[in-house]
Amino acid sequence: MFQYVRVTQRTVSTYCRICEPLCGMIATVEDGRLISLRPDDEHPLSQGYACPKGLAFPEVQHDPDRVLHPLRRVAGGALGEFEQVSWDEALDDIAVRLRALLDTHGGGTVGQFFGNPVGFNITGTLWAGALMTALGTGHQYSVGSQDINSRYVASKLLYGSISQVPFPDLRGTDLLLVLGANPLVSRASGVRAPRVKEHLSAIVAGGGRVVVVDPRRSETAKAFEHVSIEPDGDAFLLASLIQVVAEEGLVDQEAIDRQSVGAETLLAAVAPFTPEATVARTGIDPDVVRSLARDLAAAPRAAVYGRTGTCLGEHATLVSVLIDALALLTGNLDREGGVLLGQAVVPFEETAEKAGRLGYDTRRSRIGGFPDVMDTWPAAIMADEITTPGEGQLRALFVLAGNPVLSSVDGPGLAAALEQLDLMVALDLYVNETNRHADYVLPATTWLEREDVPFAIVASSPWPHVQHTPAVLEPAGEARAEWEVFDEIARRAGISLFLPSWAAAVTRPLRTLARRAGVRVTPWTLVDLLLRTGPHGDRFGLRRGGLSLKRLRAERHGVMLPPARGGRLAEVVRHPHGKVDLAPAQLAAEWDRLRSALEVEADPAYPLRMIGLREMRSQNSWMHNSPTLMKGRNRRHAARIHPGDAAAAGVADGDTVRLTSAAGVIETVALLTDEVRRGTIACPHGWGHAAGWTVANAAGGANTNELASARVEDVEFLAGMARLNGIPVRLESAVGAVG
Ligand SMILES: Nc1nc2c(c(=O)[nH]1)N[C@H]1C(S)=C(S)[C@@H](COP(=O)(O)OP(=O)(O)OC[C@H]3O[C@@H](n4cnc5c(=O)[nH]c(N)nc54)[C@H](O)[C@@H]3O)O[C@H]1N2
Ligand SMILES: Nc1nc2c(c(=O)[nH]1)N[C@H]1C(S)=C(S)[C@@H](COP(=O)(O)OP(=O)(O)OC[C@H]3O[C@@H](n4cnc5c(=O)[nH]c(N)nc54)[C@H](O)[C@@H]3O)O[C@H]1N2
Ligand code: SF4
Ligand SMILES: [Mo]
Repeated sequence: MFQYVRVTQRTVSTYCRICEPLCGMIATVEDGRLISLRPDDEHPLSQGYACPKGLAFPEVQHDPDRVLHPLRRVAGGALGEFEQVSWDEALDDIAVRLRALLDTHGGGTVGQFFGNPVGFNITGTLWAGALMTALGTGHQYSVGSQDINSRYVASKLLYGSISQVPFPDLRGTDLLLVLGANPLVSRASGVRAPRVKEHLSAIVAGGGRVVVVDPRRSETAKAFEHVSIEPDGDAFLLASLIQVVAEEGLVDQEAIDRQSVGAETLLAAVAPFTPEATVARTGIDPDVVRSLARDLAAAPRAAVYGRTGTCLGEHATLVSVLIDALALLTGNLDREGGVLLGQAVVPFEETAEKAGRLGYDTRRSRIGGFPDVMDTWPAAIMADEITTPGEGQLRALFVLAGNPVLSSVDGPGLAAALEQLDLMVALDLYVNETNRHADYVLPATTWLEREDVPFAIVASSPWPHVQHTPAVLEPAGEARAEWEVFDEIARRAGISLFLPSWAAAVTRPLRTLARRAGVRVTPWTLVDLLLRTGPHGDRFGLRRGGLSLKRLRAERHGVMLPPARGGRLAEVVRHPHGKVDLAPAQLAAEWDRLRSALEVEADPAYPLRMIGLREMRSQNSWMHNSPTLMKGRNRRHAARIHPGDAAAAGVADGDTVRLTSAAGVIETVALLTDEVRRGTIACPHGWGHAAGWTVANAAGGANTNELASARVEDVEFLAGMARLNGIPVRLESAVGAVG
């Protein structure tokens, strides 16, 4: 018997929110179910590009391991044992326990950790922040201290503007110096350019050069020019480049006078760092350093760009400062073809900063005395903040889209600490290695189930583009948008969201109106307001063609904004003197540390250095459950080891090896390759799964960050950066080893 069923099929134009390019996607939905996801040919930036992760996302969407109902940890049960409960049960219990904590210990004992996907989720970001602000807590931690906070702090010191992420002008430059980034695989971070490979190739086709500084001959280094460097050698290299430019009189004095203060102090600081003095730390022939410095100074237009490879080392903030300083001293800052300064479209970070929130060093942490970076303290100290008794001890933690047990330092230490919390609540798509320690794992919506507009990332692009997307799908199971969950928890716990917040000033008129009209204020109220009053906004009708949520909702493939341009420095700099500060006081101690590091000998117990790498078919710790991405015989976790180092340790290709650092031990598989320089081992992070995933658990591998230290003295001070690159390690064969 045939039955005729009316099938309703529709296509929705949306954008991918797995990583920063935000590639345009077309979703085909049939009877409410996602049938396919394909690249959007008409998207002005990605123009039909999408990477394997984006294309595999339907496997996350439909993953049988996905959390689709609120889960409560079984009392007295084994680790990772959860039972399904109703939303009401979960929210009521969380609210009651939260209220009790607030009444006995105060809001300052509640905290949150937010992970990388939060950066693509404006409503979740705003409401999680609103809850923490309402609690008045200092205990906010984020993935930023494993990623980009050093860049932010550098911008605070240089420009007085913490949310600024300067970016290279990929439209054309004569020399692009890339340090510690592999955009051909990562698709570029800190600069939005979905078709980055074509842009880099176009630089070369136009007669320019792309020089990649990396301890590994990465995919990008292979495609362009490679300068091999010792892990964590970047501060020394940059100091030497500046030293040469200064010594040879190649600085752009006009630019220095016009744009900066403190150049003399900076040039005095770099004076001891001649290429000969730094060669032991950079491993780069002084002649190569000299000619690179001369080429940078001579190039009509040059840009300097660094990303995670330069943010996760011992001198992270100083490195980011020197990247911009080198651009400025050679006359390449804030000009087309050089390094450009961004302009936010939904300027909530800037607005908050102007209102005195999201600043720097407004309070210090109990453990280690670290300054806050945009209200967050280093994730590396989270475990100690939980386990150290006393006033302000961290007792309850919300984890929003994060997996710090795999992504941050000393995962085992953090996992043990999480067990001591009075309350832990996670909002995620999966039971991961972190939230399996939670009391509740609440089902979050995927990006396909969420209305969105991008925020911070939009600013850092030569081609600013902003796109609204509706929710493509109804939430699967009982999944709920994060902001609604925070809203509910606050309501049930009797917490008033917004009152003491920076947003209060911005939204006051609206809230008054809303109250009178009986309308609920949602994150979208705030987004619309920021858009409309922002630099491209419609100013409520005063500027024709300006942006509003209504206008964005009507544009299927988003809106192209005027191309990025130079000459924005005066708008960006917030120092009273109005110029870039090349010698902020906070750096004096960093220069001392760098000078003494020139003399430091490697510890013979840990003669090699481990760095990270990213693979095309992984996304940090959370896409190893996709069967398509994990396909292939060689798709496993492996340590890239130079054949010379392998031979010295008696290791053959494919052997199981043991890597030991002062902080921990891991075992993984050896992959012999001369891609890595001698003395360097490169190993991807985010593996070693043991949680609610079927495919990922079976894939084996190790959590490389077990080798990374959580000791306060090993955390970079100014931005609280975890030291995840350049970790001193020892290599041994584990073939035939017992245990
Ligand atoms: N050694 C080493 N360590 C590193 C790095 C490195 O280069 N080397 N890189 C660091 C960097 S740059 C980063 S960004 C971090 C990542 O660090 P984290 O953000 O802590 O970890 P992720 O692996 O990205 O995990 C994200 C979690 O969010 C969940 N998730 C995905 N989408 C959503 C959503 O829409 N809503 C909710 N609620 N949850 C969602 C996923 O299931 C996953 O559990 O790792 C850092 N760690
Ligand atoms: N496929 C894929 N794409 C991703 C991600 C992913 O996990 N997978 N993650 C996304 C995220 S969260 C981010 S933040 C971006 C990151 O974007 P990128 O920063 O471009 O990330 P990586 O590909 O890890 O590139 C870092 C490079 O730094 C090198 N490196 C390591 N240590 C040092 C050092 O001490 N000095 C120098 N000079 N180089 C060093 C590594 O060898 C590596 O080639 O990628 C995003 N895109
Ligand atoms: S590069 Fe891939 S994962 Fe990143 S936004 Fe584009 S399609 Fe998505
Ligand atoms: Mo990241």
